[in-house]
Amino acid sequence: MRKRHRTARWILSAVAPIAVACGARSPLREIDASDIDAGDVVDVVFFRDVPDGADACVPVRDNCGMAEVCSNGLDDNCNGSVDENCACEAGRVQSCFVGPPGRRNIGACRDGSQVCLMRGTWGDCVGGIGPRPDICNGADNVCNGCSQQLDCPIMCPSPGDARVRDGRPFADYALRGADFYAGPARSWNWEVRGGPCDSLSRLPSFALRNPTAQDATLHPRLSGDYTVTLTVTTAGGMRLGCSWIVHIEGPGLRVEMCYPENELRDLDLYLHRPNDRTQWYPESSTAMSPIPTASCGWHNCEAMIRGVGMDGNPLPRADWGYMRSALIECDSGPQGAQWRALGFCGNPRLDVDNNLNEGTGLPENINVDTPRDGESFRIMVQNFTGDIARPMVNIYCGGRRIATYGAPPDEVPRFTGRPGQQNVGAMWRPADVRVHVDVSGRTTGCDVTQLHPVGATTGYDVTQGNPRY
Ligand SMILES: [Ca+2]
Ligand SMILES: [Ca+2]
Ligand SMILES: [Ca+2]
Ligand SMILES: [Ca+2]
Repeated sequence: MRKRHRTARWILSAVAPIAVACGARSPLREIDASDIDAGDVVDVVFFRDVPDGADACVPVRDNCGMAEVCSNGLDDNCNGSVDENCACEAGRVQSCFVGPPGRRNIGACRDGSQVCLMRGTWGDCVGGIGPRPDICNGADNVCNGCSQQLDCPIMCPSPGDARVRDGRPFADYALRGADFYAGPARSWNWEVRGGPCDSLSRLPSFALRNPTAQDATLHPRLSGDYTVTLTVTTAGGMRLGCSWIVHIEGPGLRVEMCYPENELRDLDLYLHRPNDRTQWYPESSTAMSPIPTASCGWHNCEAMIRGVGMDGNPLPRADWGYMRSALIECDSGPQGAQWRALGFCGNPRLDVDNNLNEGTGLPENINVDTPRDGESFRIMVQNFTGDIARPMVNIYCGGRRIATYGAPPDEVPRFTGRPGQQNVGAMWRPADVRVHVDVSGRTTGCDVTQLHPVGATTGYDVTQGNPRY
């Protein structure tokens, strides 16, 4: 159970926008006699205009206004900040766009996300793609509807492009250089920037294989948006590049927990059985024994059941009345081989306890693939090691991040207590999540309620040695 210390040091660097020189706009095609409809002069004039296209296209309106409008994820007054000075509920996450409102979702532009800070106003909008100076790369970088050019040396994708389909957690995602650049190349380089846990942890949550080959493979472990940057040096020495966002989406409710001390401390994530307020641990319990039964966690929710009951037998697997999930939901995860041996994926399940070898440095992640409409789940983080740590919890609902708690600058304070062998120690209850599920079984949204200390309306609900719900 002791941690293996890894020496590899991967530090994620911010992805710098790549400026790429390129040729001028496509030249007007030579007109030969066969193009000219001699009987119709208007036709000829029209034809001459088509290859250029610039003056045939009407750019979208920016729609910049005088005042910021709240709660729309837009920079209405075009001052570079989204929903600034607007009140919000701490921890909530919203989609946001840094650019003129009229250019949202036009061309290469795509939303990022912003978290509501504990002080009750929105943090920076990060992770999206805003308008940039135009370069010849097959994409409308200006996001005005008119700057796309199609005869460029590299053909970058825009949102919705079939070359940048959505992916699933743990499923290998192929990055194929030839999809974007067809000519001979001197070198290839792929970079990926992940979600909030990757900003916090020293080790990335995802794996990127063959990052300097024409074809690389992304192995995402979490839901969310991954920014992929391809840089190719052509045979002639020209540097070309593209950046785009790959959306990774798992079904149902997903809760992930990570912390910067991930390789040195053991924190454990729990999800409480829905619609049930049994306390997390029996009275006079430690975090080891008697084992909690009202929750999904390391003890009863992984492929291998490690929790042992008072009678010395392994605990039953967490069973909340859902169908087991198909193997595709977990078979390329950290415990894929063990799930394959079982022939199913647990539902609910914990992908891996980061205290195990296959989990060192990874976030912990509890998945409920098929919750029922109206069910309410409480989340809890227990500090098993007891030494101070700064956990962050992200909540994904139907593949979209809807809440984040504990992110800098709003770290959970004083999250320290007695070790788990002695006591239930430090426990943090971030939030309750109520899910909305449609008739087809798809999770369409969630209501999140942050939990505060008893009697308080702000702050984190952290206790020491108190097993209460
Ligand atoms: Ca603004
Ligand atoms: Ca706004
Ligand atoms: Ca362009
Ligand atoms: Ca753990």
